[in-house]
Amino acid sequence: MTEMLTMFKADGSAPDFNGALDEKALIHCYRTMLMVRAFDDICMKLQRSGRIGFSIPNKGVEATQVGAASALRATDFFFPSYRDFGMALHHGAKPVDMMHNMFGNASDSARGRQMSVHFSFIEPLRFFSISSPIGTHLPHAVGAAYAAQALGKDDVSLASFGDGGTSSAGFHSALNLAGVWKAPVIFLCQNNGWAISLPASGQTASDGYAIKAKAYGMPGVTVDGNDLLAVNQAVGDAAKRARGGEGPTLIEAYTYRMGGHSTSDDPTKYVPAEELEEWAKKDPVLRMQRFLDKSGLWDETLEEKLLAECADEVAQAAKVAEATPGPTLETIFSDVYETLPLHLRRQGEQAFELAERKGGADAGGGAFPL
Ligand SMILES: Cc1ncc(C[n+]2csc(CCOP(=O)(O)OP(=O)(O)O)c2C)c(N)n1
Ligand SMILES: [Mg+2]
Repeated sequence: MTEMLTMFKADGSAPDFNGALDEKALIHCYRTMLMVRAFDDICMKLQRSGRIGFSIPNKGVEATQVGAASALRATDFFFPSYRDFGMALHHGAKPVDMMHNMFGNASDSARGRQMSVHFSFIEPLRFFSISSPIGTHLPHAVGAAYAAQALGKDDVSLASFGDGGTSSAGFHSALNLAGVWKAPVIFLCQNNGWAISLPASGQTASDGYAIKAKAYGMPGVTVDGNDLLAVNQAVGDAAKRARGGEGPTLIEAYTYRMGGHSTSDDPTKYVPAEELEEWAKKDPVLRMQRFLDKSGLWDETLEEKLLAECADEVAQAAKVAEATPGPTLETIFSDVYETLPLHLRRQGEQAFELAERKGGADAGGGAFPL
């Protein structure tokens, strides 16, 4: 593994921090991490009580998500993985809008057509719809970056993916093209130890993931993914290079998935308990809290206030989303064509007529088989 960039010292200090985040920004980052945990927590409860079909836990990787987002503009292009709640939240996505997606209701930006956890936010964000097939969004990120470059804009594109994503064809195509075109992209590989039940050690024979950058003619950087300041700096440096016309960077954030792959997974079947215990000591939220405390920015009162705010906001979001009706049958035919072609209009009319005769079309039971 290439040398790992870390900012936090064991005592919580960060003497080498470049000061890119001021006090307000640091607290915002910490609050966003707590919000990710609160959102995770309520989604697990909603799934276990059969009210939503599926969710993806983020525990353990919050510093990578939020640290990366904090180094970018809200108007940069985000091509996220499904384990990136924090990036959207950091730049102003509302828990209630995320919750509409979890329920796949009429207010979901995808109108229930995507799986839950597959958020998309446009205006003011450019947070592209999360793609389930691993690695397919990486070439899209390069395309958006190339377009920005061709239009003379200084937007950068962030492609976020897991250690498992590096085994996809999209990884090779994207890094190869980005290298050749010097496209303003940041490839953020979140090495969280696992790809469902496959350990990172079974994913590649190379010495880590950052080293793969060399083959594509770009710098490869390894960063402590549980250290928000280090991630902020690594992504900030890569963004500066990209905006300056120097091309892409591959960042490997070394982190750990402290929960299951999804709500359909039981990690106790394959994750060694000692491994989890070791990583729990490096919990990114606790390390950030220690830093804020050491810097005189944190106390118990603040903690209680933030925890209560986050818990209230996600509980309220769940209430609103659950009470929002599902998408109407008519939306099957919307959002694709400006003017619906005749054959689809006819199909629609038949479907609506049938639904009326049969007394409506119900959504499925919400069960997801993964
Ligand atoms: C092309 C493709 N192959 C397989 C899958 C099934 N699958 C879903 S998530 C996943 C693991 C991905 O692991 P990683 O990239 O490390 O991301 P993480 O879940 O650890 O964040 C796999 C194999 C898929 N969605 N797409
Ligand atoms: Mg992984």
